[in-house]
Amino acid sequence: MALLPVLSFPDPRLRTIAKPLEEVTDEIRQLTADMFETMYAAPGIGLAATQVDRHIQLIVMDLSENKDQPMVFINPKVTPLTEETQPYEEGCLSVPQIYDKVERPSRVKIDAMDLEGQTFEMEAEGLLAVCIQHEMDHLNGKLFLDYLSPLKRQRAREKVEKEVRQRQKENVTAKR
Ligand code: K1U
Ligand code: ZN
Repeated sequence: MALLPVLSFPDPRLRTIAKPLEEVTDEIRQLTADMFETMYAAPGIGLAATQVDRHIQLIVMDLSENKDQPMVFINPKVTPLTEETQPYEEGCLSVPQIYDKVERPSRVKIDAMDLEGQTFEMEAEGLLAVCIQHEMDHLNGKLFLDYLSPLKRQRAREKVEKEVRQRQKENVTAKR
């Protein structure tokens, strides 16, 4: 398994639209394992292939406290089941250190395929509904910052760029 580099805002590759997966190969199973390792190490509760510069419709998530309930969504479709929205303070591994409130439909239906190539459908609410919509946005080249004001987005850009510079500096020092 391997830790994968996660793209950071404002990297233009985060704006790429992901393509559907034609088939689940060993290479995709390996990528999925690497994405879980990367997500757990971050730590995070979700990760879209876009964030690791793979532009295919693949999402991993684990919302459990013990990190023992991994979920894989291939070629997912998400349909709102209500016009009611809920606010949630979202974070993003591609936008480190920034959290802000986003309103999204509170109940959704998910249609997707698993690693065995089996299609499944489920209804989601609460954090599962928030997270799958956030990850679907990644596959469509969208970030949670896009829901915020231009001023908040500009502040986020400055903060993330500072954070990324700091992490690079720490990496260089650690390697000496
Ligand atoms: O897609 C991502 O960038 C991952 C993101 C998912 C997400 C979180 C919150 C709301 C919507 C989507 C994260 O995992 S950010 C980190 C995070 O929320 C977290 C980290 C450790 C424990 C619990 C939560
Ligand atoms: Zn994100």
